[in-house]
Amino acid sequence: MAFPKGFLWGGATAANQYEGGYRLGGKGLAVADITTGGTKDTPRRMTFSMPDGSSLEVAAGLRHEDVPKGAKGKVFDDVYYPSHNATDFYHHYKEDLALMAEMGFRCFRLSINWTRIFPNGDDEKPNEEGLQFYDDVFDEMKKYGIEPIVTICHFDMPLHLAETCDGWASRKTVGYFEKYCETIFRRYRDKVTWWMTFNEINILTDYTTLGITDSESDQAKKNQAIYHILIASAKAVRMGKRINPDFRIGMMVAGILMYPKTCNPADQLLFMEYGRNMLDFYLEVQCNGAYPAYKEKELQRLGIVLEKEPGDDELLRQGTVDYIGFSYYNSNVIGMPGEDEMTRGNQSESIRNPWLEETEWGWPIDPTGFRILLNRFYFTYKKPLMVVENGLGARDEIAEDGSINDDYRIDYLRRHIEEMEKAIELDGVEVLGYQPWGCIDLVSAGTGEMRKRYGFVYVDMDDSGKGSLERRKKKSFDWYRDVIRSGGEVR
Ligand code: P53
Repeated sequence: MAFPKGFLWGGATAANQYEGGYRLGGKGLAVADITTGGTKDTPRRMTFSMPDGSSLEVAAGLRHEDVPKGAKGKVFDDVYYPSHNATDFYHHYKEDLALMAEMGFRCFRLSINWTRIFPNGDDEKPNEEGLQFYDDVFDEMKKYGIEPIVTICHFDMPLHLAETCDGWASRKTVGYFEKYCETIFRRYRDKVTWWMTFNEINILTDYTTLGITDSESDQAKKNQAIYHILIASAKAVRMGKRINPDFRIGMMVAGILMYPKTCNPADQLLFMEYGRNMLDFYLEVQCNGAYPAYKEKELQRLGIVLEKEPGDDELLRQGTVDYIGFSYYNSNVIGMPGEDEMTRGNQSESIRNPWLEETEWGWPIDPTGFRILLNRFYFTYKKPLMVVENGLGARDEIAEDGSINDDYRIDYLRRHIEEMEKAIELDGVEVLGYQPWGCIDLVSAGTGEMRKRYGFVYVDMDDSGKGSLERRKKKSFDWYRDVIRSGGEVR
């Protein structure tokens, strides 16, 4: 068996999609809490009130519309916000962790809600009740020998900071983030070893960047915000290592695997540039500790001078990560504009790949691409890899006898685990662990839907938030338990 002893088999989640507990235990409001549901064809919206008393909705997503000055995030009583209850880990954590233990999880990836610890982001003191919640969760995990893998910031931004500091556009947010990190590092020093700074740092969604108005055209502001996020990540790594040298602190990128459309050099050049902008730039900074020359040149060309503080360059050099965490769902195709058939993919729009099947949400299924990406990351950056997300978002039906036969999910995961095994066994890639996404059903980040499910465990809840929240094992539950038990044999 290719998988090393101690390989971290488990599953992954994020607070704003899973935890719920809105306003409970002193939790403050995050940008996610003013974000509505959507569908694969209609974007999620963020809701605001305007100074004149009128209300405003703005499309959320990878590219959002402008949020005008003076707009204040507001929760309306008659609107459904998926993050508020999500699938309620807050009240079900004991039951859920018992199910994970039954599958034999060695680890469980979760994120801490920033606003459970600092309700406004800039509070003087942390919220003790919030800190206690994660203590209870980690203690419960310990009972089963499940290692926590903690994402410090998963599509998360305190609403108050988004409004008062313009999110990551301000250096002040770096300071607040630092305080948040120091608080959780000290508190969970002996309970958590595995940390990850920013989820999918290469994808700026509204959840992380609200406050950056007009992000598409204001390149200076956007680049400054990215710089601040990278500085914040480096600070977290450096500080974490001082608090506990045994901490293993990683970065996390969306594993965007691109293929060029043709052998036309113009397509190849576009492909190269896209890879740099969307992926390698972030890996370069976080693994090698400095902005790569191509990014410096690009900033110069745009006439952008980043605002830096003394010591920043050294900080980036010192704040490099221990491992590369990444998500992988599908590959995409890029090329010069032409008469192409398009598909959605997880990255805005992609040219349709005629060689691949797609999910109901238009995400191409490409297990070989997974092996390619594992190789690309490992042999370019020479850091151990952690697969912190992978999986199939699909609609599940409950049969008359109550069973859920998700053979499509088993098939997807089997083929991806097989390719990961090849990367380890045949190519020599170092992989630390595998945590399939949404191991217990949770809200989709992209669409806010419930019907797009990833779990081994079904949660009774629908797209409008109605349901008993009852947990029910799917067929894939036993299958994954057997995979873990056998050390990675997929049948
Ligand atoms: P959903 C965009 C591109 C790649 C991954 O996605 C993405 C997104 C945002 O949708 O999200 C990651 O729920 C993310 C998770 C998310 C998961 O992939 O849209 O880290 O929060 O749930 C799956 O099907």
